[in-house]
Amino acid sequence: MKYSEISIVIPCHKEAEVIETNILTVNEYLSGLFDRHEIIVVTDGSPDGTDNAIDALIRSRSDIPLTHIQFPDNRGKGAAVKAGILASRFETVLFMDADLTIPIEELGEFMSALGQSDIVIASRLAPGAKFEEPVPWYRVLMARGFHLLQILILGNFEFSDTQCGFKLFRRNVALDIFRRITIRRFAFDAELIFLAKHLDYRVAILPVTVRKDPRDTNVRIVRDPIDMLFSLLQIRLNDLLGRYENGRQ
Ligand SMILES: Nc1nc2c(ncn2[C@@H]2O[C@H](COP(=O)(O)OP(=O)(O)O)[C@@H](O)[C@H]2O)c(=O)[nH]1
Ligand SMILES: [Mg+2]
Repeated sequence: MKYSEISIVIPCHKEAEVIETNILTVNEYLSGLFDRHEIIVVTDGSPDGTDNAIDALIRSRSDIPLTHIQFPDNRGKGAAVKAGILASRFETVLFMDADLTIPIEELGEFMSALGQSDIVIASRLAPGAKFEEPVPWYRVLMARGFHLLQILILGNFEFSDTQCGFKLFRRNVALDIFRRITIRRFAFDAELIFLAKHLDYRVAILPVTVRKDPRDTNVRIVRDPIDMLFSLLQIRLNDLLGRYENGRQ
């Protein structure tokens, strides 16, 4: 089955080593599944040559529909994804991690699931999820702890893995949600799930296979969990103050 069109948003920080190969893999796969696609890569002052690698690819492969949105200073994954989604043009929109830890081949099943829903999110905790290598204990602890905080602060009992970097939307739904997103760093995923429920969108959860990733994470083990806790409180406060109501239909 071939679908009509998709925009793919890839937030990118310190990905110089893998970004070229991974964009080529994504482009190849999309060409087989869609009539039209675009790939939007968003960087914000990566220190390692990521920007040069992307720009070199744009120059050498003008056949790839690749756009590079570039901010001079680091803003965070949430701000990068938001900028990419607001710039997207096609009727379905996926955002995914640059490291392909969730393989692009998962997209076929996500597209089928979007038939009966508005958003399809990947979960590493849903029955059927598979891991190519064991997850370090502290990351499991962080994930469980973050879900517990979301239960306590946001009443999110339903979605145990909000943080997986592979989420598919109908474009109008993505725009409706991302126009309201305020969190610039990693907790933006929790805000988007909160908003999806708040706006009564249908969210499907699919288990995924998580590939090996030998590289360093961008998540800072002490600073980011603290930042994420404050972000959850910010989401609760935004809701209490009615900041998410703007533009509600
Ligand atoms: N533009 C941008 N992208 C980011 C930032 N932090 C992380 N990313 C991207 O977000 C995705 C997930 O980050 P990663 O380090 O793999 O996190 P992990 O998979 O949770 O360990 C990757 O595509 C990163 O390049 C950031 O500050 N800015
Ligand atoms: Mg990763």
